[in-house]
Amino acid sequence: MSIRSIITKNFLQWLPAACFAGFMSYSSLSAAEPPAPCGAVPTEQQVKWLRLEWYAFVHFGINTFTGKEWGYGDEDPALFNPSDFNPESAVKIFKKAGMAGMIYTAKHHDGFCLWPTKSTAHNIAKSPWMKGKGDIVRGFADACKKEGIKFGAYLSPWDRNNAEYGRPGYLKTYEEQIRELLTDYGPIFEMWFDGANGGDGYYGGAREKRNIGNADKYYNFEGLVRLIRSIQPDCIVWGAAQHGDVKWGGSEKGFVKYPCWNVINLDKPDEKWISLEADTTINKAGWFWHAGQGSKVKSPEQLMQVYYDSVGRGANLILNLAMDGSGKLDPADVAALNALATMRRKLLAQDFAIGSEASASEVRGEDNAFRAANATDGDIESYWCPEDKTTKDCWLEIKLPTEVAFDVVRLREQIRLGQRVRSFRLEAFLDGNWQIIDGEGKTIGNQVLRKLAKPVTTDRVRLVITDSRACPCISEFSLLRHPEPVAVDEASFQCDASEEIAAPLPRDKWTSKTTGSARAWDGDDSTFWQGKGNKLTVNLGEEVSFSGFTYLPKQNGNFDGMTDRYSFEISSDGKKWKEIASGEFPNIRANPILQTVTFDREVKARFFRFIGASSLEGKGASAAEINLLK
Ligand code: FUL
Repeated sequence: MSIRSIITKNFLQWLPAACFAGFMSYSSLSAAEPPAPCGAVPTEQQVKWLRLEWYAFVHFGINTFTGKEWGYGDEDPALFNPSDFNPESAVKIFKKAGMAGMIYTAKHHDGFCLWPTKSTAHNIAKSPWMKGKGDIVRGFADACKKEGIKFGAYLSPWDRNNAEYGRPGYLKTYEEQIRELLTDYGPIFEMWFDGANGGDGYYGGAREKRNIGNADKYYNFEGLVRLIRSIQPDCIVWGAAQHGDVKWGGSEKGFVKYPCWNVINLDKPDEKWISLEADTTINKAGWFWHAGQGSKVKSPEQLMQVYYDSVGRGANLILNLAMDGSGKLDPADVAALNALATMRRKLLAQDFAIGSEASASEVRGEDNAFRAANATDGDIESYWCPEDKTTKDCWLEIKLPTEVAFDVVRLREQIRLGQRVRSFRLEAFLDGNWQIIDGEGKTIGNQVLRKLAKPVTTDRVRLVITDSRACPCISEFSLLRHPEPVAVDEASFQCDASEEIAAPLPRDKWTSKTTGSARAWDGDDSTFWQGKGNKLTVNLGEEVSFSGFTYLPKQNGNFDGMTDRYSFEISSDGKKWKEIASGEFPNIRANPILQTVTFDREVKARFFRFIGASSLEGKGASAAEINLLK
């Protein structure tokens, strides 16, 4: 059997039956063979997963009741007591927004399990909520089932509560937790293994730092993935040191880099298909709910940009909406989600190219199975494809019945045959000439949304493939219109005055002998102070009363010197100091947002000292902005 026929045979085996039938009926005209797959190809599960596009993340647990982003692991389970947990209303909101599902933080780094697990005593059965008979995982799983959207689970490998964490003993517990979630709650579409690992924690009372060295080795991710596949073969595994199906998009701002390849080890013999997922929060307050977060919600336009920079680059988007202490979503977040959903729906509502005439520089074997019009038939499986040898300078043209104005072009590759296209450009026939309307196209993959600088009005558009790893296989060429901004329905929510965060104080009298420190109060987030040491001492110019402070980490993308453990001291003479707060700024590396520290009382001082008790990469402490709060 030739290599080609082996590939073709394998290809036909994994192609779904419906798609296969489609090929056969077209192929019968002159029966050119489909191209061989190029590089790594996705599994059927990965293909289906990519078509989900976006879904919700829900952070809700013990941190909701402490205001923290990372619990230490010593929190009293009695703290968890939502007054009105309502999973159905949340799930209905996600469904109405067009989200494909949701992923719930069944256990965060604090180790508190939100289902009555047998694996550890640190779980919801110890909480007064529903007299210890509650199960948040069940609540969400059942609501998703009822509403017909998918349910997934986040299970933090790092467990700051468990006495055995960092030792072999913990691994059995963790395995047990995975087993329970996958066995007792119906289909789990995605298991999320967070990458944050090791460090300070309670660890059964030891209160120490535990490092696990190589996470892949310690957790035996390969074995865990095998376990997951044995219980739920269709479950997509996120993270797990790339033994799974999907990896982190690389930031918590909801974008992936472009060009975006859904493979690792590109062009190497061990190339492997791993898709990307971009994660972010709907507001700038953090992953868990925080008082006053309503004022920090992202605008619909900002969220739409997140959509372009994630889904529109070939990844999936997981968008976080935290639940508050009552057990409901924040109305400000919901209003923003609804506005985003409306914009997304409008964007996708009309594809001007559907059903239009299409032609191409060449069609594989002149076979209708690979004709140009496959890219405008609205069928995601059929595709246009030239001969094997054609890997550059080939084109696909759409001829519209009348001129239309569009400013977004969506392209898709038939990813079952691998991700192929390396670069392309878009042209429109304007004033009697072909003119480039986008000369920067790189990868396509599952889909790319190219937003043009301004709307183009024409009846002829061309996609020119300038470089492809193998002959391109284009399954969709769509012309869309970016929607007008949608206003957030502010009438649907009001910020509770008691939730308002304290106001920042004026900083015009501040002086300091610490070199460069004034950049930490120049009102410009893009500049920053970074010391050789770890202290920033400020003379306030007069005695000031305040009750907290904010710390904005460097915003330039370099995390060296971002402070992750702080101490805050005050003085009346600049000589004798008193510590009034200390603690951690959790998750600052991945999510460098504004950190707010509120003291338990108001203090008076003429001097303050911000001390980076620990800063990332062991560098001197730094700050983009520091403010005092009243
Ligand atoms: C991070 C965690 O450390 C955050 O707390 C959050 O859960 C986010 C989704 O992942 O790595």
